[in-house]
Amino acid sequence: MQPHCLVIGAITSEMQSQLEAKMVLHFVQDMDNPDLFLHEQGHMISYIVTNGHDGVPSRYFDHLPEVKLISNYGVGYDAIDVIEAHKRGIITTHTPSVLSEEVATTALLLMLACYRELSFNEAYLRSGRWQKEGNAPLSRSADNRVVGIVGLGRIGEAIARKLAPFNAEILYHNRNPKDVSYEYVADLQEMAKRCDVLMIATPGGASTDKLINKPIIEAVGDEGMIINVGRGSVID
Ligand code: A2R
Repeated sequence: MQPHCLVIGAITSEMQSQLEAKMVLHFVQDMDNPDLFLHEQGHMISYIVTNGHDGVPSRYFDHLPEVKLISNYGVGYDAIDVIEAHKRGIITTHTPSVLSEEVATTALLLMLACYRELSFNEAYLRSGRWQKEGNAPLSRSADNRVVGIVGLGRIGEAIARKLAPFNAEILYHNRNPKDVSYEYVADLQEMAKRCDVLMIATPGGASTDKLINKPIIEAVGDEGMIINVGRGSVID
């Protein structure tokens, strides 16, 4: 008899066919009333597949007494109450590192696009303004910037590495300093004051909720830039 698996959020067809070869899948997003399904059939479920954004709604736990594993195909797991899962003997997994380089590249892309006004310039060109009005205003250099990374973890370190050709000076703020060559700044506001770009790559959840608040934003200043590749909840 195949085990039953609850799928929360969309999965790829490749994931679906691999999972279907081994278990019976139940897709929350195809259900008219997921709560009714859980009430009636939740006891059959052994596994949950979810992602970092949909997670597992906390109210589901009471209806899933036989679940052994929550497999989260994402890095962030702030949408899963992992303490509650642990209490119930449920293992929670995530997929760190898989997309670190891509997220870091995106962070760099955003920084370069902001300094060089890519969005503005593309719209300027496409709307015909360049032909009519001539060159768009010059933009700022992305070179030699002081970049403060909030959350120098896997993604943060990849961002720092990818900034090397731009001769960036890297500062970082974590809860704890690391054995790296970059300068650690224990006071986030001080780091925000010193940097041109504040890069956010922390996890979400309660400990980082609105970590980037008014005093930090003011410290970055009008000429500064904040780029967040972590959770939206980190910024007020
Ligand atoms: O604080 P530490 O020493 O544990 O360092 C971690 C840092 N971090 C924080 N920094 C400041 N204030 C906090 N309250 C705080 N909480 C955590 O964030 C660590 O250096 C970094 C996270 O690094 P990793 O655990 O390696 O995560 P990764 O793979 O870089 O992904 C970061 C997040 C994901 O959780 C997704 O939500 C998002 O980026 O895509």
